Amino acid sequence: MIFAGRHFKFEFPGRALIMGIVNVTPDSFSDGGQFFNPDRAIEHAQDLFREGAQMIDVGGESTRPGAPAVEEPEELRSVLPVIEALVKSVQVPISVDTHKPAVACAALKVGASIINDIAANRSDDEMWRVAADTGAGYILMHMQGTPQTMHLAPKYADVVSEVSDFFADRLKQVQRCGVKPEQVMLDPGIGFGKTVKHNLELLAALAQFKVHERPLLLGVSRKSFIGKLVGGEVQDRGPGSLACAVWAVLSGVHCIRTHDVAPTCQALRMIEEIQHAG
Ligand code: 9MG
Repeated sequence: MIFAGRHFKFEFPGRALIMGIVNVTPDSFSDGGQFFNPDRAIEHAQDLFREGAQMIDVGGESTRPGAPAVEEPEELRSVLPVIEALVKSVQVPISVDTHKPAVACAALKVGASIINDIAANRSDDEMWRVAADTGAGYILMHMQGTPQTMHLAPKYADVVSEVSDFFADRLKQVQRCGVKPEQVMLDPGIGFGKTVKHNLELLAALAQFKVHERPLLLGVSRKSFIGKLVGGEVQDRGPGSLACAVWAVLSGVHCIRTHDVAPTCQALRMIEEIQHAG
């Protein structure tokens, strides 16, 4: 299986990938907005690259539950200078975390390679046409609702089968728009319109999503369900995040999206060593 798009190609089976997170937002829940300054964001991304990230995800709109939406011009002003600088200074694909087709388009024009679309529950085709026309990688994430509403009353009869049906349906829709299967990575969207119980059920069932024959990405880094389960403020959720990452890779996940690249790299390399010895 491959995940490939403009400027990049990853083959599986192979090493699990690590996507480092760079939030260029004033109010990110997980890093307190400390990388809102573009120069700091660029330096931080370069650190994540040196620590072993194989992709860098740059976002200009907080996805914290209830976070206010960011207008397009502001999002463009935040992310474009950072992406432009990173394309020249790190040798890994840059992904743009946006649900706005115009922002994705502009980011791809300055050299981004992947669209991280948390709003693949969208009802129009425009983002998929951007992915088809540019050949960009496309991360297709499940979310119930929007970041402004998703925490209010998440409801599923069976979260695992609903997310799986969503993947099947969206894979058909994106291909109808001209996106090739190899461009797509699937993501169950932990924390996006899910209760703690829904998140745990999805984590327990990750291996079931292999049926879609696409690589899987998981983002759990510092998320609130970890704090709710084992206690701890955002800055104390590293060990819980790492446990989920290890569980995910052992369940067949191909890419971990994380703030903490160095510890995640070390944990995943240890799994590989143990697997090779067995
Ligand atoms: C932007 N963002 C925040 N959490 C995320 C997750 O779990 N997956 C993806 N793809 N993006 C996320």
